[in-house]
Amino acid sequence: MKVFASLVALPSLATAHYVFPALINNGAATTQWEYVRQWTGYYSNGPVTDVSSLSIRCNVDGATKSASTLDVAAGSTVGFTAVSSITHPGTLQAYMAKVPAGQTAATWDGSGNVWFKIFGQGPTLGGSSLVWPSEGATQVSFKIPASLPSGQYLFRVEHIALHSASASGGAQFYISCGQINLTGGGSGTPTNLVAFPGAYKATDPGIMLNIYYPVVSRPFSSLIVERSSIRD
Ligand SMILES: *[C@@H]1O[C@H](CO)[C@@H](O)[C@H](O)[C@H]1NC(C)=O
Ligand SMILES: [Cu+2]
Repeated sequence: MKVFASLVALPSLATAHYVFPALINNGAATTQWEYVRQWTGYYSNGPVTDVSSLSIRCNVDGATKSASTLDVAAGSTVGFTAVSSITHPGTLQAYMAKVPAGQTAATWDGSGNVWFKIFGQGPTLGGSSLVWPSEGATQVSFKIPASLPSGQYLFRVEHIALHSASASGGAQFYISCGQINLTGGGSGTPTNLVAFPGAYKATDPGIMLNIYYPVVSRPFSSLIVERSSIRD
């Protein structure tokens, strides 16, 4: 019987995880899963760990789920709620993908080399350890480039939790995809488009690493996958 006693002491893994269920527009959170695709098993708050799976795009079954589409002004700041909070250290990123002609944000699966990064945030060095600005956050927000053309987009938040990332497959990807209709946009052209899956390898320098020891001495920005962007 003694053997089983230790089970009681195991922490609840679910409470250590988190989910991004709602868009925040004009400073106000919308209803959970109204404009964000409700992926299969969302109530587990669990991460995606296989970067080669379709789930890396919009979480489990998220490519084929559908939500309502929110009108958002180009150049404005749009966020996601983080429930109940981002409890792990890691890299925060946001990507967008323009819905192709003949599709809508509600119908499109986000396939192809279509995703561009609008935000990437690694750690700062605090004393002799890394400090992660998003750790503990209950919401995260991103400026939508003013130069992006008007139209419908998928809007993908990604927090790459790195607390157990020293082995391949150890990084935990917390992902949601929102649906937005961008208004008042410009004529910019996003570059370095990537696909999900495809953008990452399990052994990429910013995905397989030990964030505790030895302390990363080179600029961490070099470890973030900086392949895609649009600049105003
Ligand atoms: C997107 O916004 C434009 C400009 O307000 C509007 O004309 C259009 O109907 C909207 N499209 C969708 C699908 O909401
Ligand atoms: Cu967790």
